[in-house]
Amino acid sequence: MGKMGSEMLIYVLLLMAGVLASGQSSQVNIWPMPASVSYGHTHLYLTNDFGFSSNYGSEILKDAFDRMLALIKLDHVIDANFSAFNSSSLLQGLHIVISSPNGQLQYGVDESYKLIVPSPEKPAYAHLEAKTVYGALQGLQTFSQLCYFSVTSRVLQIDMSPWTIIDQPRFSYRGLLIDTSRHYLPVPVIKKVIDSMSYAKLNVMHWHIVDTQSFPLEIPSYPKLWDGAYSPSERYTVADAADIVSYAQKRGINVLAEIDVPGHALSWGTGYPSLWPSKDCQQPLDVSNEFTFKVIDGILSDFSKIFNFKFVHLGGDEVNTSCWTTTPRIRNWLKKRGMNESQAYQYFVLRAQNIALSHGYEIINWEETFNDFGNKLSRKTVVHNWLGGGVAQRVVASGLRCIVSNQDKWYLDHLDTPWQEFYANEPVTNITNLKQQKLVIGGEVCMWGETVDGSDIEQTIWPRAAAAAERLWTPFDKLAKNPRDVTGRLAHFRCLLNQRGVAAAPVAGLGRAAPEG
Ligand code: CP6
Repeated sequence: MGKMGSEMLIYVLLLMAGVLASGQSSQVNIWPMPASVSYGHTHLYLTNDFGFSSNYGSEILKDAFDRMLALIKLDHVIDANFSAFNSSSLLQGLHIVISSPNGQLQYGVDESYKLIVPSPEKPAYAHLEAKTVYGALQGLQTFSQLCYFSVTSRVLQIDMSPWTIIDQPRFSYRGLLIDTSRHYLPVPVIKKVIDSMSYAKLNVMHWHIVDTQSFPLEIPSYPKLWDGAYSPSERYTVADAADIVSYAQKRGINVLAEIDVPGHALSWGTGYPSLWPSKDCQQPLDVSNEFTFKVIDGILSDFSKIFNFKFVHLGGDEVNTSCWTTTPRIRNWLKKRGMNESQAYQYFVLRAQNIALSHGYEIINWEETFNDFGNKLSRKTVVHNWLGGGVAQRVVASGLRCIVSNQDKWYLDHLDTPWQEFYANEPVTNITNLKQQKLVIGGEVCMWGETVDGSDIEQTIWPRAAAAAERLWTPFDKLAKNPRDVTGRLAHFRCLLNQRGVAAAPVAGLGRAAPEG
């Protein structure tokens, strides 16, 4: 190292020491980064009776405020005799104004908000304005990231005031998939995942409820379906599912329920073996049997009473139709109708789509359905990308909507994908037409369940899902061009998750080492 180099190093070390000694950095540590942020350089202390008022009485808002305050306090003992409580640097509370309060949580709900934290000499109330309660929830999440328990003051503190934050999401659909078929996930684990999603402003929990390995959900219309559960206790009642939906909605999160048909459905036949092509060729579901579609109708009818998100996911991926052609009964049925295997696959998917439409749902299907017969899909279909190959471009060019989850970047079960690649995955890559860009409604990171369960799901999801969450929330021009530039802020967010009881892994944990440079 030359003289220049060593002087430089000493300078940088001194700078870092200075920042550490002052007990703060003047870095904006909000994750995901809001659309617009301005800040100053003064401290404020939250009073011991810090509370909120609102023009709109809402149980959801009140509960969210109480949770937010608990997240800031984190069970610390606040110093009631703190001397600065006499000073002017006090924040007394938060005023929340909701301008059009009657919106229900649904796809496309307005999540924008404006948050103002005053400078000390101004009236000492913070202000949060939003069109809807769900925008206010996002604003509360941001507010919670400005506050912290300071060990020097021993009270709750905000640095870098005054703050003005104006924010709204880039994409309306910001999802995380969990899979309760490969491993059962206890209800408290699912609720903790929902909590952690809200911290990163993710807003859709895609619940891949059933698959080949197990059928854990109660379906009143066909009560033997959950005979396919792993055990009597590894199940969800209808009341459990409704409770999970309600828990999520109170946190601004929609639950997208999936039945993956006709493949990935072997467990359905444990209770109803006639759904299998035969006893020794058990999937995909029997396309020739009217009972198959009756069962799908029953499930979606029951779903419509629990899952009120406007979309239902009908899967449709990885269908190997060989059981249809090797089972004589089904082969004859196909022959009589003049259908080959791929026509039968299309017939199945479209019939399932029509059943979903009849129950008032719009539909999400995995991309194979589009790749095979995209022009036949209902116009109310959202195509869910997962293979590589940039299908999004072709989907939006055809006028359908798309969700991006390409497995090489956004599959959390791929442990060797580092957070930098999650961050860098751009949903509208190669889509230049603005109208087509708008058809990319968002993206989703996928936590498939083959190799995780309740014991390690949190550290497998976090912090990598947070990297994708910023890609989906923050305006394109505010995103780091090089993920390296957000390492410190991401590390801060992952420490925050740890403090809040979420077992997020170290930022340098999962994923092969990112290339230097
Ligand atoms: N289960 C279902 C899965 C996967 C898919 N569907 C999957 C495929 C490949 C990888 C990871 C997950 N486990 N029902 C594909 C959408 Cl690498």
